[in-house]
Amino acid sequence: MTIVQDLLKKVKNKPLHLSLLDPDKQPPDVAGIVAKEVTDAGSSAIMVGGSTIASQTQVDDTVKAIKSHTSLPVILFPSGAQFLSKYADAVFFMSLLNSRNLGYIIREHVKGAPFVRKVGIEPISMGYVIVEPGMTAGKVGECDLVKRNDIDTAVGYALAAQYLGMSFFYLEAGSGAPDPVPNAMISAVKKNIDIPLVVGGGIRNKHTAQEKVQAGADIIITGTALEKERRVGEALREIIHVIEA
Ligand code: 1GP
Repeated sequence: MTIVQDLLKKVKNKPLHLSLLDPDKQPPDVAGIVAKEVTDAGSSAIMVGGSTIASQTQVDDTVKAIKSHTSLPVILFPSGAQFLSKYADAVFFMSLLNSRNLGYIIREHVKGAPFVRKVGIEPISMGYVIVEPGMTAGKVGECDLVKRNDIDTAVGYALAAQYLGMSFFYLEAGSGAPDPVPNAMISAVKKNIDIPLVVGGGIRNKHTAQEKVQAGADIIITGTALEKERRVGEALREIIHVIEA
């Protein structure tokens, strides 16, 4: 079974949690230790990526350290073709649909696709849209941010992603966002699409995670919670418990 088949099967039964580790936020050995903690806490996969990565080596070293501490799938979440790693299992082959920069929509994909084929990492198609406040990802991604009350536009992007054949649709408020994607937007998008809805950005505790799942999120991504918490495992276990409950 491929990683996408496995994720799609699991998400039919219950909402899932994915952990995001940014290679720029900690050295590889620390990423390895965190990977073990998130595995024990019950996360379903580990994503590796960020908007401020310096080199492919930085990604390679982080992925290798993570792989040596977990058997969970490691899925790249790249901001460009130069940040792919042959050591990962898969890559979210995602188009930043509300970017003004064609690079993030398709051109980086054209550059990276031959590498993905050559090294045999699994591409997982995902439509990616950033909602206000957007934070660094919104700025670096040169996005026309979806306004927090513009539900129709969010639904339009989600349907477009589904009609383009993407496997997942990701609505994100930006890493460290003071306010995550609004519940009303999540509910409306969820009602309109059949592909799994991924939500992330600013989800730091179990109460917010529960709210987002109740609104309709199929997959919750957390990143900052992993960087800020001293007791990562304990904090995540609580979050994952309410997501899967
Ligand atoms: C990943 O932005 C999310 O796309 C992660 O957000 O760091 O706020 O959890 P946090």
